[in-house]
Amino acid sequence: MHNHAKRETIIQLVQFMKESSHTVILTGAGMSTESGVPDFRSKSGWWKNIDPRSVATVEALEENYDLFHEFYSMRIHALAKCLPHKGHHLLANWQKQGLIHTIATQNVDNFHQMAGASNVQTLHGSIRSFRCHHCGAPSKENTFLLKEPCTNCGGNIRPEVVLFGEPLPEKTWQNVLQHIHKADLVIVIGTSLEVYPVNQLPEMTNGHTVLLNLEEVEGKYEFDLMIKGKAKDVLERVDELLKIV
Ligand code: CNA
Repeated sequence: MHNHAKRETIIQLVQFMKESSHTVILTGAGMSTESGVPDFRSKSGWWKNIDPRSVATVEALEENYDLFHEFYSMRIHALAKCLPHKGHHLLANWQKQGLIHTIATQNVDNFHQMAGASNVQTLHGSIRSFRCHHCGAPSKENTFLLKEPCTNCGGNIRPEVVLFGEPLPEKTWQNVLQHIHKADLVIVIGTSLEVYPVNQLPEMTNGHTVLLNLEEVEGKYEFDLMIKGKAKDVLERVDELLKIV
């Protein structure tokens, strides 16, 4: 793979898209870095030098709520300054045009929905809604940010994200599986494919598989096409080619 994605590989993706009658998009944190949201793998040094994967856990929530709360408050504040980019808008437009059918994401930022995509399958939940970890009662962002307890039971409030150590929402997972089984084409964008079970999905399709990622993803996964590049840049080039190929 080369640094600047080759035109031929993008043309191949466009051909796959035109031939496919059911295309599934699967995105990860790399889809949102061009919006200014850091992924979990960037080497630029995360918050307080703490590996986010050690804070986005059930253990942290239950045993170190102060740290958990500080981490998610920081992420919520950081996200408030960011917006979906052109790539999110292009995916939403292609969905409206019937070029792609389902968007499944590991991202909790709601950018696909904000860009106008419908029926987005949020496999890891959303950082924009909240509930009590103890009784499950719905709560509000402000209640969380002010570190107020649940008005129903006094429990700790948390964002409705899937933490490491928690199962994925069953209905969403089943939904995505159905789409993956039906797909002629699965386009995976901006994920290191290190998080289970989402990393199993690309191998479960009989359709073509394409990986669009900034860096190569460690060995174990085979894709029909690998495009090394930035999500927004490459999607913009795809959009240009869709009009002429
Ligand atoms: P990850 O493990 O951080 O991997 C991200 C991948 O994207 C890496 O392989 C990067 O090389 C690649 N990448 C970075 N920038 C770009 C770009 N501009 N274009 C294309 N590829 C790029 O993140 P994953 O999503 O694989 O998985 C782990 C966790 C991180 C998921 O559960 C997410 O919920 C969680 N997360 C979400 C967000 C968000 O919602 N925006 C942000 C950070 C982490």
